[in-house]
Amino acid sequence: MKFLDQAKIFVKSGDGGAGACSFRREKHAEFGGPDGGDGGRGGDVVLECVDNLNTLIDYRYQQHFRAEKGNHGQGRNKTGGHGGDAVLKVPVGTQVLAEDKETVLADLTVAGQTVTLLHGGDGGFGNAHYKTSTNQAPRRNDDGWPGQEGWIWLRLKLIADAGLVGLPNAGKSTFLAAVTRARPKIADSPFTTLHPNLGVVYLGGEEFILADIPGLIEGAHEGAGIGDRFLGHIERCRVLLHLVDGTEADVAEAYRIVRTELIAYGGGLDEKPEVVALNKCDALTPEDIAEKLEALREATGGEVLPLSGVSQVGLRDVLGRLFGHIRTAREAEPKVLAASSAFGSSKRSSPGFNQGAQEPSDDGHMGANGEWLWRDPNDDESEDEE
Ligand SMILES: Nc1nc2c(ncn2[C@@H]2O[C@H](COP(=O)(O)OP(=O)(O)OP(=O)(O)O)[C@@H](O)[C@H]2O)c(=O)[nH]1
Ligand SMILES: [Mg+2]
Repeated sequence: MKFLDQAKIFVKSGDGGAGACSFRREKHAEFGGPDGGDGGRGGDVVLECVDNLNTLIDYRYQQHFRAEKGNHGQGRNKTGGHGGDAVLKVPVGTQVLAEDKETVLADLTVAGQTVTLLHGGDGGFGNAHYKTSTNQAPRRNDDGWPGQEGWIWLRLKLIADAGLVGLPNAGKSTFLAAVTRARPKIADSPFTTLHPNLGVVYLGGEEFILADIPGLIEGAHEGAGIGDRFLGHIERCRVLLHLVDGTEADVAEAYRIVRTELIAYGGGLDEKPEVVALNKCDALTPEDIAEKLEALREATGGEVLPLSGVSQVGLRDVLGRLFGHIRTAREAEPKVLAASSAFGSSKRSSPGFNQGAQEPSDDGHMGANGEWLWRDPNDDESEDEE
């Protein structure tokens, strides 16, 4: 079973309570005057971001959420009580979209964050409110203001910590498969990957999420190849892993093509920390490796790591480097929870590299619209059956 992690729900804030029309009537108190209190405010519709939820599955079963109405005002100047809020708990990474599915109303990225989506209607005034020097006995009392209502979409957009970029065939999916439980399609042809894949990397008792996206080619920002439409998935990554296929004749040029596309795309992608690795080193001679590493170092102006996804050499160094950047970013914004915590498994007793193999299935991939497709652990068919 696969399901899209999005849900359409109806929300309504509470109507305000009506104001009261009442006069003070007591023995010995002549001309008691108006004492009708105002109505109470209706409840709000509030979204609360929590870190112990993984999915939006709850919103499959309940789709209507209404805040309470405000209470009516009463005599003796008693104001009606506020209606209770409808508080909707959503996982970290939830986006709230209007019914058109495009307008983003709210983006919940931090546990504890709350957003008041709809305000409750105000209570109506009681007649005491209308007392003036010329009108000592007003009989006017107002109805409460109606609450607001509408349909909204909740969409869970997981934030990957690290994103893989490179030309088609650079070995991105192979790398993802080597370091996570994800099993993306791998083939010796460009554009094997047609939608982003995610996997969880377990490293030294900690974990982070790695996203594999389709390859970029020259002109991707103008729509060439699959274009740049998947780059949005890595906009919020903390670090990029740029894989360069070592069997390319001109590795520096391969690197530059992808950099050019990242810069053209914008969105801050070109400013992200980048780890560059020369992949497929198993297919190169030591002289080739040295020469190509040097060419890449010159092109990148920084360190370049040798790697082979197929023979699983150099993975640890690359992951360590990625995790260094992720850790720095996490420390800088400790309140922002990594998407990995959305998997609900923050502690792992068995530290070590790639120890996740015994863990329950937590891989899946994102669909074209950023929705999260889960894979059922009992469903053994490989993906990309489309
Ligand atoms: N020799 C060698 N071949 C590799 C290595 N990594 C990947 N390949 C091969 O390169 C080809 C492309 O690998 P993929 O992992 O599908 O490449 P990709 O970057 O995901 O490609 P797209 O999804 O099309 O962008 C496959 O035939 C892999 O077997 C490696 O480390 N060494
Ligand atoms: Mg691929």
